[in-house]
Amino acid sequence: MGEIKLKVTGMTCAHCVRAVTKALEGVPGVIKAEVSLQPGAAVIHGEADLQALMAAVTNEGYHAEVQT
Ligand SMILES: [Cu+2]
Repeated sequence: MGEIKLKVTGMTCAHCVRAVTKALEGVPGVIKAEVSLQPGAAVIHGEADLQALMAAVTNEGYHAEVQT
């Protein structure tokens, strides 16, 4: 199982965290997404398309970039 890390900016509260988590877990191939507010980050477990993950975050109104 793979693990993808994203930096997520724009989240301000627990509601944002839930919205991003739900969006990421809705992407095909994602088994579980762990999103944290401080620092803004997401760890995605599964095998999912990176562009689809980033688009899911963007569609919720937040910004995602690959965390190396
Ligand atoms: Cu919020």
